[in-house]
Amino acid sequence: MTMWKNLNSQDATSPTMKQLMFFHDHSMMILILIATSIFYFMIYMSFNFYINRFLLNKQNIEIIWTVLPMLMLIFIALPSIHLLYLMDGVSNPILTIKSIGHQWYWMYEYSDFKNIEFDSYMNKDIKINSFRVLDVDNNLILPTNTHLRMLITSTDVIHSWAMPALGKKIDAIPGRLNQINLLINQPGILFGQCSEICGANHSFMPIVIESIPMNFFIK
Ligand SMILES: [Cu+2]
Repeated sequence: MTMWKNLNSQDATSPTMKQLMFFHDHSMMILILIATSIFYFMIYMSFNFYINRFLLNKQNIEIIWTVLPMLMLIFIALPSIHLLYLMDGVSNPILTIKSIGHQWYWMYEYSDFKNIEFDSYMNKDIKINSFRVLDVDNNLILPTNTHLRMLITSTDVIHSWAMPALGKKIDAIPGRLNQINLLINQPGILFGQCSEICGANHSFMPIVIESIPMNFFIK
């Protein structure tokens, strides 16, 4: 059933995205709890019309409905901040890749490894096994199960480098160098898009990562 699959996020391909999905499910459970209890009280009170006639200056109930939402917010905020902190760290990467946003394509550099740089343009012709407005001519090839660092910047306007399967989205700002850590769990092809309205062809600068095992990558 592809319809139900499309309602959820893409499959997680990094530990970060896996944790983000756990956190999403956790907050959805709290949300369902709140929604059902509020719905229950609404129905209950609409059938008992004068239930709150004497509900004036009741300190206890006021304390409860102040403290309870506070606790719920803490249960959401703590794991959220924890995750944010974990996502920010860069742990001794083996490789640094530079990603530069242009109007309207991405440019990549493997500056400390082989001194390779290349442009990554969208494929305009639709072939039988290609994805429309998602395929590019030169994929970004990265090794799996390795800590990577990506430095992101732009030459013209603000772009945003986003890869949903990895749980990453970071702005490419001219004159600034943003840093992000990547860890890809498995070999495969991952699709992303520029996520900052950057001009006329904003929709046509996709990102494709081709992740391959480390021993293939070195060759
Ligand atoms: Cu852009």
